Amino acid sequence: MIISAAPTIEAEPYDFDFHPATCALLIIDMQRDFLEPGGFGEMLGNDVSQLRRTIAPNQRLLAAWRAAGLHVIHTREGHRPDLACLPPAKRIRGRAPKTIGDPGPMGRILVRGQSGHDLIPELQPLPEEPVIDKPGKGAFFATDLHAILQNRGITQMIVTGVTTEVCVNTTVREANDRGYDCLVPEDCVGSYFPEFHDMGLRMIKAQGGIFGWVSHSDKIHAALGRRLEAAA
Ligand code: TIU
Repeated sequence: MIISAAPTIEAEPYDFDFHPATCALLIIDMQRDFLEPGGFGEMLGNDVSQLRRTIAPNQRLLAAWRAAGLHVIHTREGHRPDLACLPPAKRIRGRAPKTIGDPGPMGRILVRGQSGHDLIPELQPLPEEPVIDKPGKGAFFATDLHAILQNRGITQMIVTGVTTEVCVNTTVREANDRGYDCLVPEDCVGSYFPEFHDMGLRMIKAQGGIFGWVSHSDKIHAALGRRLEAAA
């Protein structure tokens, strides 16, 4: 089957020149500790429903991406059980009664191997999809993500997940500085704070797309559909 030239994805500040074969879907930190009631996010006083609205659009996009045979990468924020990769400043930040590494309702908070650290059941990875364990907010810091992308010839990413202004924004900025084009579908990212979500998206697309593009998953599905039609 001959795959056609790049379809575009309608986006802001202008259309995204989509190259599916070298475009990865990067799903950031869709973990139980951030999204499920009783997890770390809720323990910090946050409203997890703001994040849970992103589950269904992410499931739909992931299914379409897999059906098209394209690259998928997942990330998880967390730390080694011995906490050797946890900066003391991150551990004490927030001055909450419980913090990273302490026992929580779903095991030790944000510790690798604990059930709260797992990806949510709705978005489980397939064996061939890399899962990047990251100690920071950005997915490039102290991980092998850049090497994996380079080895696979990936030049662009659709970045989804949580939260819009923290791990998604930090990762998009890191990716942009390394030369990747990133598009963020607004319905597939979420924040505990709607105003930060809005501003987080506006920051990405401002100034002619200073960090990347913003769109909606419907536009990505449309572009994938046009790609199939052209290949038929
Ligand atoms: N994944 C991610 O965004 N980690 C956070 O700690 N986010 C908050 O918004 N707290």
